[in-house]
Amino acid sequence: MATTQYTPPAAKTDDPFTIVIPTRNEAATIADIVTRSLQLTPFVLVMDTASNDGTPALAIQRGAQVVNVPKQGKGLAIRAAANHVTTPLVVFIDADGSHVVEDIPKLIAPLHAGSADHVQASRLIGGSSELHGGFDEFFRLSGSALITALINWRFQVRLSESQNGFRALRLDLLRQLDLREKITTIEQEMVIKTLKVGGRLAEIPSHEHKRMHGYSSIRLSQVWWRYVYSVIKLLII
Ligand SMILES: Nc1nc2c(ncn2[C@@H]2O[C@H](COP(=O)(O)OP(=O)(O)OP(=O)(O)O)[C@@H](O)[C@H]2O)c(=O)[nH]1
Ligand SMILES: [Mg+2]
Repeated sequence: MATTQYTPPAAKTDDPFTIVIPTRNEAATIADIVTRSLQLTPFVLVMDTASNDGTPALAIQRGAQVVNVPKQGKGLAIRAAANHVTTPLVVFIDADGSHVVEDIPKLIAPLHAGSADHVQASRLIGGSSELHGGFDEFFRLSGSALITALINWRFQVRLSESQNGFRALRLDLLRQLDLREKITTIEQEMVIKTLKVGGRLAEIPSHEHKRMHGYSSIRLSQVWWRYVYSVIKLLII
């Protein structure tokens, strides 16, 4: 990866932002999230991969722009979004109702103030209703704590987490990151590459709610090694 240092342009307090919502079969929640997002910005972009439950139609009906992403994988949808966003700032938020749309102004504030280039919502400081309780949650939480500790050690920072899908960053930074991950490992890739190019990464607390309907796309037993491989590759190379 090219590690040309990132030079942020002068921030403006009214820089517009696009809310990007990756979806795969989120018909139960997408309409509500699009409507709440449109209260904050006219730019709402749904990146949909092969939903067969009417998600794209519901999003269009509520006023979002929808882009179809042909291949499966949340990372691919995030990467494709970088070519469709036209505003200087971009917010990523999940479609399953886990994230609080109304926290977006808090997430964007450091970008508007010019004090950060990438801001992540932290459920470790904001609290989570879905990250504890069972063995799956235990392995997720411990795996994610280990990855965050490795990132903190490597870059001498003190992040509370590195896996949340709720984050905001400057579009020029996003494009400079040259993202390669195809699945949800895209979050740690965004964090690590931001730190590699000297981007300023900030955190705000935001509560994570339980997915409201449907099923998680993550099968930890099948993907854990991809997290390990990705973090080792990204931290060493
Ligand atoms: N475009 C696109 N979006 C996806 C894909 N897989 C998941 N998503 C979306 O990415 C977001 C996060 O997916 P989740 O399945 O909730 O993953 P998660 O939040 O890490 O898992 P849980 O904590 O169990 O909810 C949701 O909005 C999904 O609809 C995909 O292949 N393509
Ligand atoms: Mg989720």
